[in-house]
Amino acid sequence: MNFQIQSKALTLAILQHNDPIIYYSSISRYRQYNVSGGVIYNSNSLQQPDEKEDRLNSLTPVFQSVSIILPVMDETISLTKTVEIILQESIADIEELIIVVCDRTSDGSMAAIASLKERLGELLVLHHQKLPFVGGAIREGFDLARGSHVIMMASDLETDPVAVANLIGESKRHPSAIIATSRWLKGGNFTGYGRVKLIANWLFQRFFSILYHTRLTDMTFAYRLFPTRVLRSIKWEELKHPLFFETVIKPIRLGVEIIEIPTTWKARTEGQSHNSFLRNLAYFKIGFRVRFAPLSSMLINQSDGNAVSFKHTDKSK
Ligand SMILES: Nc1nc2c(ncn2[C@@H]2O[C@H](COP(=O)(O)OP(=O)(O)O)[C@@H](O)[C@H]2O)c(=O)[nH]1
Ligand SMILES: [Mg+2]
Repeated sequence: MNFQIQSKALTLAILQHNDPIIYYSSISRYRQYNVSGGVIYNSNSLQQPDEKEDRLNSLTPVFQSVSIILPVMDETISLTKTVEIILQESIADIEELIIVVCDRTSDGSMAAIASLKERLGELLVLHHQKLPFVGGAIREGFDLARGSHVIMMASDLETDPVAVANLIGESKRHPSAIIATSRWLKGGNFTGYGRVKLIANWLFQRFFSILYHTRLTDMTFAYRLFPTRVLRSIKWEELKHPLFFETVIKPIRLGVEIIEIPTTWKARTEGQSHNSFLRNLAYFKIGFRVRFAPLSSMLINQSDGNAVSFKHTDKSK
């Protein structure tokens, strides 16, 4: 195709989909663009809303299966419980559980993983990360995933595994959307988060929701479901916890539909957090940078070796 990219929606959609008619939505509205012979025109008024929604879903037309990424540092019982609850509720929809470990993962965790591997066989994929930190672990999980969709979560029970079934249910209804969980939505909550942290979290969410013109209420919680195509189209930068914020702000800017469902957060009882309160300042840096960055800088080029090599492993195509 030979044309100039004129909107954020097109940039992403072109990389996701080669058909001449492409669509995108924001949280509040749908738009349609028709790309034909180098001419781009908005044909919004030509379609009925339900037809538009059908076409929109054609970006990732159906939910087929989900790859769940579980980074592990020091969890044993929490990891086993997480896996058991997920499989109990949703085994038919799971492509694989990708457990990502590093050199610092505890011996206890490695033993728990070995025992899960014995029980689950090929359903469990164990990966030793090469990139550093939690962001590196998650990003390598994105590259490995074979499902049409991916869930990013933790193995310390702070991301309530019961909500996996809700994420999948919502994704079946909206396969091209990102489904995010929110602790701030009605029906969600925090237990044991600490008053100062809670106020700081609320202020942060409000500030960035205004800056990004979004109604999302929880942009920092690392518990979301993504269409695999979306993850493979975007260039990820962060290696530490700010990746959890980056994975929502880049899709917002690129016009990907994001739907929030409520969830509960409860402080872990095993192991410890590997984030520090002060390190949260790094979230501001990526928050401001991405807000004003050119859209083309956020996308993997089609000619990029990575984008091409993903094609044959991505079942959603
Ligand atoms: N593989 C891997 N897992 C990690 C790393 N850092 C944290 N995790 C895991 O990622 C999940 C989320 O990390 P955590 O430190 O609890 O983040 P917080 O809840 O935001 O404080 C937990 O299950 C951790 O065990 C890392 O460097 N590598
Ligand atoms: Mg945690």
